[in-house]
Amino acid sequence: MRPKKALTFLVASIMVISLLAGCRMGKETPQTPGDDAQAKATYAFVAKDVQNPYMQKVFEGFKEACDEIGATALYKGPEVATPEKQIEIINQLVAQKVSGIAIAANDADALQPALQEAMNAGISVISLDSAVNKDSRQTHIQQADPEKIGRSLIQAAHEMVDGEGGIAILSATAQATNQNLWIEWMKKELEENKEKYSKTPLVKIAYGDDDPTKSTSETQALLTDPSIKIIIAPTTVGMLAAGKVLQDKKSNVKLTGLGLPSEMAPFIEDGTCPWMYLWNPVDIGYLSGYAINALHTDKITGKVGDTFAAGELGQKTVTADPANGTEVMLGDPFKFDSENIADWKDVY
Ligand code: RAM
Repeated sequence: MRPKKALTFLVASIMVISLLAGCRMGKETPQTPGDDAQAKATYAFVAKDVQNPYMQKVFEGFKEACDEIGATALYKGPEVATPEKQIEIINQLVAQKVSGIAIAANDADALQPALQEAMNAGISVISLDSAVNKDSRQTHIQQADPEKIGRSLIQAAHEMVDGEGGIAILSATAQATNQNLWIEWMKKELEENKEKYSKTPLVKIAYGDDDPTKSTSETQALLTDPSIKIIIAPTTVGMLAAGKVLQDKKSNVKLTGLGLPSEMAPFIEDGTCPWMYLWNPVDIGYLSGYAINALHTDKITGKVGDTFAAGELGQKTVTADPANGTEVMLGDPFKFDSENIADWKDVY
């Protein structure tokens, strides 16, 4: 954790933090500026959309890593989460001859020609958060095990409705690789334990496109179906919008998903969301900054077994991505509930 935060949360958070696999503990000495002649490297983070507060947190960590490395960090991305706009941005970055592109993708395949052109031009390319296919990247930075995320969310929903009540999912965009992978694991959890989930069917999947207005109207539409007793929102934007609708309507429908503690604290405190999960988005950006630098400086190529120093996160290893290609894993998802939310709501 960065010093200013460590000061504020040192006592309250130290035990919790130590439970978080992959969380920065300040044991490693970051690279000093100027190492490996990196003064002139420029690394761009391309967000799903620049408005999303989660993406802004990711960039915070990305920039922090770039500052430590001595590289320039650029924050890019469309105003709305579409692949078309991301392609335009990638083309601009290639023309600009940046040293590396780290992208949270709005589509797994649509960016391939643009990203391949970037790699052919000698630009290092990784995806993070939401992956592109293996031919469009050198490796992927994975926040947490997708299987664990998907299964945990269904198990939580089942518990929150005492084993009885329809489940709705409020997702991001229909093409989002990360949300779609988590939803696949949610469906697997339901299918593989038919008896346990016989009274908690998946009734509907809605798409709020990580747009607050659309997420709000999609939540309102879900509430017109009385069989729905719980909403799972595997997106921070969806979580906040759904939380506000449920709170406004004083609804008994419960909410869980992946939310930012800073945004969701009021809903955890009043019981609208009994608990939720997330990882540290700042750490995801920070790890990505070090990964793109390791690729650009030829310390790694992105193949299984490659290792690199990731500043305060220590040594990281490239492993096989069960979905495709290779990945670098940050750690385990973390559970936020009424017991610990006060310790985290000012952190991220
Ligand atoms: C939203 C985005 C992002 C996802 C988080 C949990 O901010 O969809 O891609 O990782 O939620």
